[in-house]
Amino acid sequence: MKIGVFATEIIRKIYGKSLDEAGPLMRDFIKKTFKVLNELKLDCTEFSVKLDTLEKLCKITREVSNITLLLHEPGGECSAANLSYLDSEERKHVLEKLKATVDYAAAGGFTVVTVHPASYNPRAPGYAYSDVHYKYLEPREAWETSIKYLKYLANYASRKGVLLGLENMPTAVCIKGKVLKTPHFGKDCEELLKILSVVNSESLKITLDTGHANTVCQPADYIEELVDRVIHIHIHDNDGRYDQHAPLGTGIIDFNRFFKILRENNYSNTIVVERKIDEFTLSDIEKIKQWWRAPKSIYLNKFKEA
Ligand SMILES: [Mn+2]
Repeated sequence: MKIGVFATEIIRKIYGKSLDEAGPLMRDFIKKTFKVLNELKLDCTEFSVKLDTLEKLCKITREVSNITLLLHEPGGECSAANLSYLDSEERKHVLEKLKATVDYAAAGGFTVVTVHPASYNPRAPGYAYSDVHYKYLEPREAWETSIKYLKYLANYASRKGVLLGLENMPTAVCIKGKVLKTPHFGKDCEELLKILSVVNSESLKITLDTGHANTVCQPADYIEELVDRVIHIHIHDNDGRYDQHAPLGTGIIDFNRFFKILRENNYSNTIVVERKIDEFTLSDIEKIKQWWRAPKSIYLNKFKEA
């Protein structure tokens, strides 16, 4: 298993700004970031940048050889969450942006592009992002339409040699102190697997987000159902109510059991801490290594049982 942190968070920590704001200093920012990743003995990293930044970034990352590169889809208008836009012209525009993302990923040596499942107009109260619901199709049409586009995108990614990791979504978010339901597909494992089965492409796999899964059930129970499809993991913790990106071990996730399942299934892909870089970062990395190795107590208990 390859362990990493977000490169774009390292940049934010060191320079106090995003990679999108690097301007002519981009190459310096990247060089420094890879030096830090090497010093931390990490083997993978993920970038989350705007599309025009990615265009420049991919020319720099293609020179990197010792670290596995992951890419998060550019947010905003470029997100696969918008493949369910009501306006077909806007939808096609989103698809074009996603195709460009795949092109740059291939050029830059990124192995996986994490994409979000489609959003929809819930036409019901209690949902987040109500100011933009009108831009989306209602659930049934949103499903049909986004699946069609995802099939196209997966096929495109396949030709470019890039894998798409469809990320499981949280059931709730907290906005200005209010806990609201989320209007998108792919929250529980049944629905996520359903998307994979109807798209039916070897290039569409899963990016498993532990914090998102924890708003549904214990992430160990979640991953047990689909571990063979997981090509990348976002790891962070929370109290089970909504996405919090908390330090590992400070929430309610049973990581010992989560990593036990990864071990038992010989998980050999990537795992990235999806948190800002702070005083907990080193312990987050250390904890992953411990959980992955399995705590000594497990072996001791087994020894006692024998
Ligand atoms: Mn995530």
